[in-house]
Amino acid sequence: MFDALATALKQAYPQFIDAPLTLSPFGEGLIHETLLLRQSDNKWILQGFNASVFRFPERIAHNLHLLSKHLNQSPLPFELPLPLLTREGKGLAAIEGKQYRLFDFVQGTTLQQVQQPAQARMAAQAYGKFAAWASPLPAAAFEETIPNFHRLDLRYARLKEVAQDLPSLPEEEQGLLEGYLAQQPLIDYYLKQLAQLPLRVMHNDTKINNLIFAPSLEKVEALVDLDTLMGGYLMYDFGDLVRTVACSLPETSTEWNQIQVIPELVEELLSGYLEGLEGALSAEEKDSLLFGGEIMTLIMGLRFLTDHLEGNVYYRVTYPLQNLHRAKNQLALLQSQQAYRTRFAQFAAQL
Ligand code: GN1
Ligand code: MG
Repeated sequence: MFDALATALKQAYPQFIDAPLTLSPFGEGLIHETLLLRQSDNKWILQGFNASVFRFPERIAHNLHLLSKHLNQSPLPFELPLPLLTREGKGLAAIEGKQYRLFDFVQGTTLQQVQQPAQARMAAQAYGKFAAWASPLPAAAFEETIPNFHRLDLRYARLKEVAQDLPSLPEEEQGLLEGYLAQQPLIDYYLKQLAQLPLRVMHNDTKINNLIFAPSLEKVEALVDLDTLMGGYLMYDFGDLVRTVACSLPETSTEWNQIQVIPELVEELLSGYLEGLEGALSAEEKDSLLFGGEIMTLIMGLRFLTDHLEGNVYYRVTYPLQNLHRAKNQLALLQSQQAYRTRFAQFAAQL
């Protein structure tokens, strides 16, 4: 199987690949299959593209084309690795019924969790800078690569619908479902924001592990995973950072009693994100950042629980209850953030 893949890769990318290859699994992504491809001293990232999640690859190509035009005119202090082109000039190579993409390998370190507050600040500055850099781009010209991806209200409605279609739920699932359904006020807040925030080009998947740091961890070298680059709101990108940086334990942890938000890190993130943005935001946008962490934690939890109830059809799992556990984790993190609302508001007011 591997030999057939290697031969096909050499045919698709003759300008890069010509000698014996090795392949090994790489990273922690939940959607695409990511592999490290080596040929003597050269390295690339080879991705098995998840075409059932990303049903409109031509929209990704369209968005990345707009992005790279902007990048040529206005450079960033870190890389945005784009798919390398096949001999036919395509971003995707079809091999044995699957689609693959090749990327230059960026030497560096990815973190699943920050080790120091300075890293949180650096991550937030990078994503803030990215948002400021993208702000001249017309969001409406970008196509939705996954329709309604961050529509919290629709994700909430979908969970309700899936749960209602099931005859009954075990006690643990039922309790969790009720915990999530009790978040209706946050949905109402979210809908109010949609009516008043400007649509921008956002990254929309700002997990900490989508940044590649220099090996010394003193600088951000690259921002990866650009498939969900499309219209969105600042609160989305800032919120996913809060969710994945300012948490005591990662999204995979099952130590429910120890999952909480780390308020000092939220504050570090907020300061860093505003520094990166350099004032390029409205007063409403600034206010909305305060709820970004809650909104993104809620949406991920809703999606994990829905996927669990649907039988793990979306997210990669390593054991059958993993999506249920992820949903439990995210609800604990969400409730912990809600206990700090006053503190965060007071902190933001003096920035
Ligand atoms: C997925 O592919 P990955 O792991 O970077 C997901 C995000 C979720 C995340 C949860 C296209 O991102 O929305 O935040 O898992 N991406 C898609 O960890 O659904
Ligand atoms: Mg990723």
